[in-house]
Amino acid sequence: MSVQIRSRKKSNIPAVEVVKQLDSFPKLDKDDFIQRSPVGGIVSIVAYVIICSVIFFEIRYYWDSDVAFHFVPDTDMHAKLKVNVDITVAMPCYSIDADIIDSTDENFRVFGVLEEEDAWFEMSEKQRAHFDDIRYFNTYLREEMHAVNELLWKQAHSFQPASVPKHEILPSQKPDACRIFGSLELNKVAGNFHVAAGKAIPLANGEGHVHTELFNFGIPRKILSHDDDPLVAFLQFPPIRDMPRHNFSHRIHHMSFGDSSVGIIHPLDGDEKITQEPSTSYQYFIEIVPTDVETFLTKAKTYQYSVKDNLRIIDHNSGSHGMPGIFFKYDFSALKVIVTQTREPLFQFFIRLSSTIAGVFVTAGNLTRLTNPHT
Ligand SMILES: *[C@@H]1O[C@H](CO)[C@@H](O)[C@H](O)[C@H]1NC(C)=O
Ligand SMILES: CC(=O)N[C@H]1CO[C@H](CO)[C@@H](O)[C@@H]1O
Repeated sequence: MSVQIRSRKKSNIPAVEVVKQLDSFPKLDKDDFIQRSPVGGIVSIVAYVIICSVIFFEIRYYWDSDVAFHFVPDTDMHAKLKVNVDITVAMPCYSIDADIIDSTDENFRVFGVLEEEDAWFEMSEKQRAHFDDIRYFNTYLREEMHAVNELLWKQAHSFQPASVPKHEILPSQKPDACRIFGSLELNKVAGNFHVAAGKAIPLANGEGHVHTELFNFGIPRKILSHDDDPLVAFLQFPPIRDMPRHNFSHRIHHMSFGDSSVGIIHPLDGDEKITQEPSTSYQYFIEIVPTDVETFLTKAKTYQYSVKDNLRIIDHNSGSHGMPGIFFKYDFSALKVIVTQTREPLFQFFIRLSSTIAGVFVTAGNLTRLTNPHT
């Protein structure tokens, strides 16, 4: 590094002399100067390269913010939120129904109605590819790349899987499955969203409902509404022995809570369960965690969830009682997560950068001095 050589001249004015005493830069005698050397030159070049890369990486590091999580008690008890579902069950639509009971015991129709669409459980090649993509991606995120989530938040990336592609060629056999999709409005209390056999009819007192299997109820509402004359409908109605066997094999294309938001991964998307047992009860235990995302790019109030699942074969002889179906039991976490994106203050960044650069300078100076032993 270059060293300035100054000579000290005596000044006649006393005030100037006092100021000179305050000069803290090192003075060198004329014969004590350091010669520029090739080694010194190389050290300088290396030092400049290091300094430039330090500046570069520091700026990049500064730019690349952190994601911080805070947990606070959730006080917003009266909020409503949407549950968005899109599932296919291996039973025809007229034989199943989906609805919700929650701990407010409200009439289940207040939550809204999901759409039902006749479908085929067997997927076409294109549908299979689409479904497998979602499943593969979700498994990957869940099991291998937890840190990806941060990236998703920072980049404000949203996962709203594209809707299921339609069959290009409709299968020749009758629809054997039912796609249930849409959104329902939930209260923020624990509840149970389920798909079970039969059609749900509200109980007379307005609290809750029962699922009636067709043979208990007679004529399903669906068919009634399709035909003006109930008797005709009844006569056209397939005999009970032709009723489909229970088959709660299902595929979850999408399941999420709240409005769609960036960076949220929906763990149930791409879930597929096939059973050979007619009396299977699938249970999903879902814990919904209210999440506020405040990144540089977006601000959103949304919900994440974690899920555990369980499968039970209903067999009354062996004491495993219950009702076959698909049950999503959800509850809310008492803690809310606040995800914020943070960046070091600019001022602090400059201080750190300056001290790093100064450190490199001093070290390089020392190195030069070491390699010039005659000074
Ligand atoms: C349910 O449907 C799936 C797919 O079509 C099939 O593999 C399975 O064997 C069926 N299960 C029962 C109990 O019929
Ligand atoms: C190890 C070493 O020589 N350190 C010196 C580097 O240079 C500064 C300032 O010139 C000295 O204060 C250190 O002692």
